[in-house]
Amino acid sequence: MKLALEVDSLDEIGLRMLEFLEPEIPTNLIDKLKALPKLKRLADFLPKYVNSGPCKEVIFKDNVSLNVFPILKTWPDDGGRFITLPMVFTKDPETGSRNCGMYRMHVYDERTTGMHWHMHKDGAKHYRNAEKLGKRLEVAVAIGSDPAVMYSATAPLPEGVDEMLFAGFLRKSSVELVKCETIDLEVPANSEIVLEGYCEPNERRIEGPFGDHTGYYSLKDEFPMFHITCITHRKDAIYPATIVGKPPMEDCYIAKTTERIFLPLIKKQIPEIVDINLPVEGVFHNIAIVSIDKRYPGHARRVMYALWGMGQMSFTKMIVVVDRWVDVQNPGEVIWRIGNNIDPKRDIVIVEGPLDVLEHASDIPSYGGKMGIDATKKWKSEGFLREWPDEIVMSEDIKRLVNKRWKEYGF
Ligand SMILES: Cc1cc2nc3c(=O)[nH]c(=O)nc-3n(C[C@H](O)[C@H](O)[C@H](O)COP(=O)(O)O)c2cc1C
Ligand SMILES: [Mn+2]
Repeated sequence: MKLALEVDSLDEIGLRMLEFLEPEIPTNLIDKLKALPKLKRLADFLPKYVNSGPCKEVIFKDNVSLNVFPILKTWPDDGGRFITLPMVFTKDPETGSRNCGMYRMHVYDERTTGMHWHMHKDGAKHYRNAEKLGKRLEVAVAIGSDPAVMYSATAPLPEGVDEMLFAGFLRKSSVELVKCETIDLEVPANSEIVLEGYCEPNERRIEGPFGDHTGYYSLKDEFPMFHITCITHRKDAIYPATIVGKPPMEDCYIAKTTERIFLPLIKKQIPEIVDINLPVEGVFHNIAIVSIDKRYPGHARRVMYALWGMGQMSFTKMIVVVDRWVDVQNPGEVIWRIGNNIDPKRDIVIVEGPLDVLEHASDIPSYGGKMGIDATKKWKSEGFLREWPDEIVMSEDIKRLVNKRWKEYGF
């Protein structure tokens, strides 16, 4: 992911993003002038509209067929072949704002696929709005572009934030967009393959099962259908795909990138957060481990509730909160702290709310329980009246002394 996004460390990106969100407010003329280049740079990242591009080298308007692409069936019980790295472009029929999300596509035949946007995602919202108006929703699917653009389709951006602006920011230059042939949408001009088409209102078909990134098959369910009316592609188009399954698989590295890039943004809203680990085995919506700089009674709970109210973090089934000195990236240390520090009667928070669509253990789809574990040190002001023991740490004096005398000890 570092190679793909051309950075030495993924944390760099989040910090760079903060720079743009926190433009120092210029107080005098000189500062105002200094701030100008930064504002100009943001404008530099807006998508650019171009008249043509490599994705238009070959154009099929009649007799379109997906069969020319090597679309994979991955796991034995998959319901068929799936397009696994699509960038799905739509516009909100009410506001006209653009969205690009990665939602897998179950191939039904040469010209139709499923459209697996979960109900909580922006594409699904556009489709709901189109249904309300009784209108078709135009959809363009770009497959293969540069890595920053493809990653952006997976990024949990707030609704209404253009993924193509974000991609421009990531790659430090505007994404070039080109108009589709048959619909009123734009796609990255450098795409390998573009599928143009529409989703009809009130039309559903069984989608799945699909061996998913949870390590289980996601169950069959009804989703809208995508009808393809035109296909364009590069002359020697390369069809990209990803394999998901029991973690760790390829998507884990994409998701870990998101953990790092968005941490500074989360901290901006919840400044007491020190670090977050979404362990890959927790498949991202199951487990979050969070360290906080605890400042007042009940603080750990406040952080849980805040995360349960924040974008795609809100689907997290279990949140473990530890003190700032705990290394959340070290699972051994986290288990040691949880074991020692909690009274299950007191420190487990159970709430209910929306869950990820891939959640399979809740009684009702996409709705159920969530658990918070407050594994921080308990305070008198929280009603803990006993003495809290110190943890064992060797003194620096003794360490220095022993280090000096290894030879004498015979080592
Ligand atoms: C390989 C891969 C496949 C994904 N498949 C789906 C999917 O089928 N449905 C879905 O709702 N989200 C899927 N996601 C997650 C979305 O891409 C992600 O939540 C994104 O933020 C959605 O964009 P949106 O907020 O604009 O809707 C997938 C992510 C990856 C990396
Ligand atoms: Mn979006």
